Amino acid sequence: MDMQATTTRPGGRILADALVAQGIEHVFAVPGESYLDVLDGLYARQDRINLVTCRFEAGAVHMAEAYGKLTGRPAAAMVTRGPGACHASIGVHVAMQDSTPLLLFVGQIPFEETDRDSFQEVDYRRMFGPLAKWVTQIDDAARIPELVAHAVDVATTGRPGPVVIALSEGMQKHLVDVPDLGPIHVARPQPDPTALAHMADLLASAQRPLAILGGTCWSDAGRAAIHAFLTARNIPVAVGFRRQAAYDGTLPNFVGDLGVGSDPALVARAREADLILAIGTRLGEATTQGYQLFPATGGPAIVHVHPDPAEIGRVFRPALGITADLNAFAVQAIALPPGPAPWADWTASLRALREAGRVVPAYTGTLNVAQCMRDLERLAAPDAVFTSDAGNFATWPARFINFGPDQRMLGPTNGAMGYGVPAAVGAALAFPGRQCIAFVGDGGMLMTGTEIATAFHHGAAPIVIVFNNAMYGTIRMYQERSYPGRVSGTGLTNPDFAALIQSFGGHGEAVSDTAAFAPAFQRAAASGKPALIELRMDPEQITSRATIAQLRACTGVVKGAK
Ligand SMILES: Cc1ncc(C[n+]2csc(CCOP(=O)(O)OP(=O)(O)O)c2C)c(N)n1
Ligand SMILES: [Mg+2]
Repeated sequence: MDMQATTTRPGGRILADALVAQGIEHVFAVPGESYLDVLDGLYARQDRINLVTCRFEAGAVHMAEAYGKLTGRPAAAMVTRGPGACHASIGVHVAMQDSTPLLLFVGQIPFEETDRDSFQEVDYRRMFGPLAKWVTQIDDAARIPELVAHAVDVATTGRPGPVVIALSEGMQKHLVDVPDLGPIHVARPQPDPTALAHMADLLASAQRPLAILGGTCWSDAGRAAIHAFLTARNIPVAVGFRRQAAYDGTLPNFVGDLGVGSDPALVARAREADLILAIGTRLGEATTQGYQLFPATGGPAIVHVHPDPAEIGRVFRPALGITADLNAFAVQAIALPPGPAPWADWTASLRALREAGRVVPAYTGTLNVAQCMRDLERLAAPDAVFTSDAGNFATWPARFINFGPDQRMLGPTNGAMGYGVPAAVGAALAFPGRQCIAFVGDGGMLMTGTEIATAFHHGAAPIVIVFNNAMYGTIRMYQERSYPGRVSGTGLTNPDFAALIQSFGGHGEAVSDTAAFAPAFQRAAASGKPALIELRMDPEQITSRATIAQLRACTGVVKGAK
């Protein structure tokens, strides 16, 4: 904690000091004249705050969100009023649906000009009301420490989420005398011991349990504890949508992911479970296959563990709901006395399904993307951070890579295209030395791939893998299922992606045949520069499970990724 002497400071400086006092280390920003005084405050506190200059506000917020997802602690994004806020809004939606702690500061017009439709004026409470967990505006410099502290508390407790803080222009200059406020220690909600005993009883009478793991803000200790609990009882573990590395995929009880584009065989077997342990995950639309995974009533007994009671029973009515901090739950769960686990065959059969699905099939064309993913699994750093954009391509790594115990995967459950590259840049900037690998389609790459410039500017070196199928493949897939052969608005013409990153000074390669991928990845990783590998896919192989011809012949069978 950094307690300043109570001397008079301008609002912009108080804000920078408030961030330091709250332990915020990274600010991802696109500057604007609406918050010059805050930029000046950050100049004064560059000893403690890393100010990252981004190229696009959506990129800035995705970077901050990726940091929050990775660490459980919020980073700040900072954008200008009006247009800047509009660009930033997609990242607030990601953080909301993903339950990620995040602070978004927005420069605001002078308070005196409110409601004149003045230059770039927006009412942020109304604009971000349904998108953010909380929206506030600071009009009085004396309240900066209080409101920033509350913003951090709101962002990080219960179901974590994004907080938007508008900063009136005038107050940023006002000189006031107010002390900084440091973080407070709030004891986390512990699981009710009676509920834990009830969970143990339900497990004792189960024959085919299945854990669905998700959630955010897992600590190292909590992550270790949940692994210990689930492995000790040999409970099969599926991860929720875009939570691929939430569980160590190399363990014999990891059985795959439940989401859009997941293995239909796993979905079918999940319906045979007689007990679902939904731990941290929301039982959201993607994870529950459009809310159809289980019947609304009369399905398996569900134990739903979530930090927010409002999430429990939202659609599926559980046999037991446990409101608790996830890490506290995990630590308490390992202390439960061991019970019978007569489901060894069930767990083994689900794992066998996972491994069978990872056997590399023969595909059309010269580039077998499945084999590239298996090569990447072998070659990526053991503690690599993978990030994913949204699109069909995301199903290739999800299906073929078992992420290791120290690897992480960050993806947007709201299906936000444009997330992958900025998230990898943000992760690489926050964790220098850690290998960060972005998966992105050719569509998503040209939405926010330009954030690679931020990596060059600040000295980070992520590796971007572009899955180029010359189309908005996901939408084409849905089109072929509903309107076979009537391709409408989904074809793309792309640049030479390798040349694109070379023009920044990075390492770029295009790969058109399978054997070329592994050495290309090794060269990219060894280059020490931001790197890009373009996978020149056969567009006919539209998903890992179907060709376009198969879709046309058999509409309605294949589900791809959002
Ligand atoms: C910001 C945003 N815009 C549009 C969409 C709708 N959408 C979902 S996937 C997709 C196509 C993605 O294309 P690409 O990045 O090339 O990946 P592919 O599906 O071809 O693998 C689109 C347009 C979205 N999810 N997010
Ligand atoms: Mg594409």
